[in-house]
Amino acid sequence: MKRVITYGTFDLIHYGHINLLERAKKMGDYLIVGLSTNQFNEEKNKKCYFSFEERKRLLEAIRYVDLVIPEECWEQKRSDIEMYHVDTFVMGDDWSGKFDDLKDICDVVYLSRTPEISTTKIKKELKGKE
Ligand code: C2G
Repeated sequence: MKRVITYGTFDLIHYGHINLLERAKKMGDYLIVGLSTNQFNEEKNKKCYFSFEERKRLLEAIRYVDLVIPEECWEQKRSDIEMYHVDTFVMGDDWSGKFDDLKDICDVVYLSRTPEISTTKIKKELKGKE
């Protein structure tokens, strides 16, 4: 069984996230998502609309996702990859090169982002419509 892992906040989940998750799943048989906790999001200077539990529930309802684990710090990727016997680490190419240090323990793949959509854009446009 080929295992794939990816990480993110996935707040206000949208089709850009789905495009990423769909392609990530196609790279193996089992997709693990490291979901940023509310505390870690503060470290990432990201303010979430949905709580960790709500974002986790949304992700678990997506057919491409097999397991959701908490992402609590930047450094946990290496131990996650070893603990879950991950073959491929996948991120959107806005992270291109940032995780190449993991290449000694798994394949590292950066997939193109869906350019026209983002959670920030959604929030801005909704604000403008108030
Ligand atoms: N993404 C995408 N297209 C978009 C928006 C996001 O492909 N229009 C991808 C991102 O490249 C990322 C994933 O969806 O791979 C999750 O995006 P975010 O929730 O914004 O994740 P981020 O804040 O980048 O956190 O340790 C890694 C971090 O947790 C990544």
